[in-house]
Amino acid sequence: MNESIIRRAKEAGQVQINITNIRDFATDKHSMTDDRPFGGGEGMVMKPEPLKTAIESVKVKNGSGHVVLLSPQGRQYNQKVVQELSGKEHLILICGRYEGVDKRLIDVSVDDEISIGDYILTGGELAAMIIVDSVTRVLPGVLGCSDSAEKDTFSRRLLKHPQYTRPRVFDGVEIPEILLSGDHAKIEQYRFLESVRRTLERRPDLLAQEYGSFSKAEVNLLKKNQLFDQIKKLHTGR
Ligand code: 9D3
Repeated sequence: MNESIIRRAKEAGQVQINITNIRDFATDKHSMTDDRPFGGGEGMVMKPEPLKTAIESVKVKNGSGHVVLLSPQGRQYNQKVVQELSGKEHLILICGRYEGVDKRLIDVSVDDEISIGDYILTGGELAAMIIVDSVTRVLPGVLGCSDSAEKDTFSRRLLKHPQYTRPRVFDGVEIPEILLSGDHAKIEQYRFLESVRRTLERRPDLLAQEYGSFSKAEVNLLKKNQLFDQIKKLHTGR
């Protein structure tokens, strides 16, 4: 939270990041925030009272916030959710630990439950950092002007074409000749086709949804390169 773009955004006052230790809100002498599950079974469950007091204290200090619980049971995070969260004035991110959080606390105090993907972490802290990182970079002024172009490539939902830089020959491998031609229209066509080929290969799920968005010129280009039928097949399923 103290490097690079996030640091700069903090210093420019575009985002504020505060950390609250739930254990500070435990009431017993051992500062316990977890306990054994009713009904038995493995592991521990996060107690509701310390979490409720912690959330309330953050709300008192910083005004009401949108409370997000990071948990494997949440809806899946993506760029659309990033945009949604970036519109909130104040986010309160709760990092789950152990086997989960008492359901009554979730019902009373949590507005939103989010998972960052189908793999298992040891806790919600890294998930919360991913939210902070991805939401901060879309806030106004954080990235400067390159931002709008980036949004376009995402709303298009194609993977990016490959990139090359100097040297012109690396390990005996040349770069594609077209990139040296200076013909920017041809280069754009080449990059578009490479994007489509990559997306077909690695993320056909994205292309299936993109079928309707190609311009007439793009459709012609795809047809000329025997790519259109594959995309159509993905879209229609035959
Ligand atoms: C071994 C424990 N698991 C039993 C099958 C349940 C479990 C509990 C707690 C699994 C992971 C965690 C900790 N994970 C998170 O808190 C978490 C998470 C994740 O693991 N994957 C993707 N997104 C998220 S957001 C929070």
